[in-house]
Amino acid sequence: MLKKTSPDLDALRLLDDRLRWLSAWTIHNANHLRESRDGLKVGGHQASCASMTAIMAALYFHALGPNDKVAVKPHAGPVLHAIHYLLGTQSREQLENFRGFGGMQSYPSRTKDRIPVDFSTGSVGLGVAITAFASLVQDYLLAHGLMERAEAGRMVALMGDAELDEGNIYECLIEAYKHDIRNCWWIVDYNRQSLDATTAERMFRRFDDIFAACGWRVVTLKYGKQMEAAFTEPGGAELKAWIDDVGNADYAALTYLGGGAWRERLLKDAPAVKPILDARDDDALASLMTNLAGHDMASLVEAFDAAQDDVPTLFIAYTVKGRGLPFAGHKDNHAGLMNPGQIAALRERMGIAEGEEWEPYAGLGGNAAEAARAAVEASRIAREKRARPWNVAEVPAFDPPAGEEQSTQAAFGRILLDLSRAGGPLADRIVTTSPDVTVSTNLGAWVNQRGLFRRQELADVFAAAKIPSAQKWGATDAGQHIELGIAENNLFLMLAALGLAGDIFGERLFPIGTVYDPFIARGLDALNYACYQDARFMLVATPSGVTLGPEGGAHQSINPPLIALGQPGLRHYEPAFVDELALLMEEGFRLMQRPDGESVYLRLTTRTIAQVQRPDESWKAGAVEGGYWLRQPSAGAEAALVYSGAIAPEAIAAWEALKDDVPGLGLLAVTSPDRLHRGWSERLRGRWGGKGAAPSHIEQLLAPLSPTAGLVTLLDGAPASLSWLGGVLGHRVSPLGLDRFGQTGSLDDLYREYRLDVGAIVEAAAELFLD
Ligand SMILES: Cc1ncc(C[n+]2csc(CCOP(=O)(O)OP(=O)(O)O)c2C)c(N)n1
Ligand SMILES: [Mg+2]
Repeated sequence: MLKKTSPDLDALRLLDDRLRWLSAWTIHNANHLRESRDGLKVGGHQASCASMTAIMAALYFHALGPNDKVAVKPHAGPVLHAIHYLLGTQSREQLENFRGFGGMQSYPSRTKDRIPVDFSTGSVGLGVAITAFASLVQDYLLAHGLMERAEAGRMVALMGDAELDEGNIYECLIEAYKHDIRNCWWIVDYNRQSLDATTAERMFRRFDDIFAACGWRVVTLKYGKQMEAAFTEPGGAELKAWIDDVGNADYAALTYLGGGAWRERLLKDAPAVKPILDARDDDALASLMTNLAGHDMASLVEAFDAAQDDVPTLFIAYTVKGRGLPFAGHKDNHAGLMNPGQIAALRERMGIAEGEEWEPYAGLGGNAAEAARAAVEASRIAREKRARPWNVAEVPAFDPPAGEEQSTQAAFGRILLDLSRAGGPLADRIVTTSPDVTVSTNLGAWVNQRGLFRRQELADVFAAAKIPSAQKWGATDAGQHIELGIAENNLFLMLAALGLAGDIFGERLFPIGTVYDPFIARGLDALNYACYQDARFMLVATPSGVTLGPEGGAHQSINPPLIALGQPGLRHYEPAFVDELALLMEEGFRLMQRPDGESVYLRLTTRTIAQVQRPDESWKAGAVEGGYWLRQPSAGAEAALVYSGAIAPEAIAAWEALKDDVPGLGLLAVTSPDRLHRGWSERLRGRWGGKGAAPSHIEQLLAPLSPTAGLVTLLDGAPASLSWLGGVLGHRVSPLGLDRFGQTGSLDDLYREYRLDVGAIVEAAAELFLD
């Protein structure tokens, strides 16, 4: 443990003021001073920043250790940048270009901001929850000997009170409790306001109980030192009772109205507090009534210092939204901006001369400036950390499992099992995770080999009782599978945290998450969030489509290929054969560790199909690129069948049925619709950018066809995933796929009903080609 230094509270208070000023000025500059070329409002959140500057000053310049990581409330982004400006790690130019092209981002961004951002935030709630999963990842690394205890830190989330309404917070709390997480702090900026208005106090009283029930210590920071002193004066008990009782809207409105309004209201509601009122003028009364602990440096420092163990802790810090600004407490202040007159008044109040607005310590006397600077320099977060170069794992060649008839889902399990048995650095760095579908997605054999992960050993009761079971279910701290409850949103947050282990902890892991394909939708924003911050993982979604058969429409997925087509940072592969799967998993593990790489989504199926015989290996390069001709078309061919995934047997059978009638008919295997599309877009972009890029893979694939050729496209999913192929070279398209909800039935029934069978393909071809 690092030795605690006793803080200079006055210096921290000055820094609170600095941060409030610099964040407000940064936003003001972008909105009122920087030239606007399009007349759009730039925006920014001065009130949300002012609400947190004391908390962030106490945290960054006192409480944080060098290994601690923080997710900052999105709308307090400018405060984080101001902190780095004071630390000397952010430039004035970047502050001046807030929300401008290439400038500091509206919300802290790991990938786009130039300051170190530990976790991106923006979609409220997710930035909070990821810190709990990051602390679990840290425990995993510690347990596996990949990190020294001295290198461990605390995972901290700074959150708005309205973020407590996001359901993902509670899903995460439940999972965090099960895994007994530690070294996690969540600090709520309890300003009683959201975006639209003030928040409901009825719920406020329950949050403590919820967190306490999940094993968290709850520290409520409500009354500042001034308030506490006033409570000991005559009338103090009544004042405290009134403060505890007042509704959020009333409190916020009175804050906005100021001293006179406080006096009138208190006299009416609680006449016994009169001595306290009499002893103060309006300004002093307003100052007393808004002296909440979330703005009181002594209270904040005390609370942080008192929580130095590893118990997960929720700090509820009462604050005023827009503290110190003219719209403090106004329910509409969320996006409120000070006008030029108001910011000038604030500048004068802070003693900052015109023209010195960007000076870090402007307006402070020499001694005060020195003290503030010293506090910044002494902060533990300012100290150099040891850079930890990431590990790279060699990816061995994966042998496809043997067998004439196989499903991609079963083969996935088999490939992992083989990898586990072979061992090696890649196998040792893989962490699997699943929201209660471990067994049904074929991860079972891997888990039997590598074990469940729990910090505290968990006995396999069934095994101990000698009850036969195919699945071992004991957990140790050496296990490599993190079992989650059924909350798909948590799966993606877990994958995000695991997939950032290299960036955050300097140790790369290879996370693999399994989920049923339709339930990707359950965690979509978290998936997007994971990709947005460039976490790297392998998502294995299975089973998929109506090919799931008797399970019916509630489980048959339709749109995930379209989701993947539109999701940056995620490459969709949909192999039909297990040799493709082995190759694409191999490629996936390489892609996950390439600096310019991305995450991988494998859409698999339980359908067992006859495997193809390969004359050679020439298909492989194309499969990685997104597609290859399973049957090469002849030059000038008038037609091709194009398929993806589980529906391969129907495509092959239709090709056999048509090949004599349609000379030179091609059969195109698409292993990645989104890779093909992105390659095509990149090519166009290159051409417009004057780069004259080489034809993309899909252009090359389609080049042999006649310009008047037709394509029948098919996959077990939304047909738009492939129908765009007609746009590449102007071919006509007949798209087959799912655009209605599925139902129960045998594959024959379902493929016939949803027009995925050989007959439908032949008919579609006839319509196109014989027209
Ligand atoms: C998922 C999501 N929904 C909506 C928004 C839009 N939004 C931004 S801030 C906000 C309210 C924030 O209130 P709070 O968390 O209390 O923050 P503060 O009062 O400190 O600004 C909303 C609804 C968002 N950023 N993310
Ligand atoms: Mg709020």
